[in-house]
Amino acid sequence: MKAPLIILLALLAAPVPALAHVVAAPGEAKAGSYSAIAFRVGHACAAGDTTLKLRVEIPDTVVSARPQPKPGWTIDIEKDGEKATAVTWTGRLPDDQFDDFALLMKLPSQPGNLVFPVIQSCEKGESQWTEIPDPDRPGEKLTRPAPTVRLIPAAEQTPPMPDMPGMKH
Ligand SMILES: [Cu+2]
Repeated sequence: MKAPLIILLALLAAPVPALAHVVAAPGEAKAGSYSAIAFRVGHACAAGDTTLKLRVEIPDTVVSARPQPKPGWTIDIEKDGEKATAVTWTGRLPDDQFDDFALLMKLPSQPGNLVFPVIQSCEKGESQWTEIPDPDRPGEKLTRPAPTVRLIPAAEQTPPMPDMPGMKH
């Protein structure tokens, strides 16, 4: 049974999406769009711990950001003038559950990677999701990667609608 083994090895070598961790969902959005992006907390700081706080830092290039309220969680918005620079949710999330913490953002119009450093504070410990992938070392495995949203050029995601007869006004 050599063939299945080769396939298995190929699968292992492929980039594995981080299902646990703290990740941005979706991890891709249109540059310049208004998009709701959730920060998905897959587990606590350690097995059996409980998440009490999540602080998401908003990159300077984000034009605006507002958090979605969550029942059972209080929200603190840090601002520079009118602009939100970081959002902290405070509540309770046991290790055996996951949750989403969402921001509605006006994203920068420049395509590229948007990195959101996140601090997860738990009852017993803390996890700093602040590691930034090195573009020169693709596929490098990071212990605590910062959630990242790939901004794609507006045209790449939605192909222009072909002109349909009778649709011109
Ligand atoms: Cu994880």
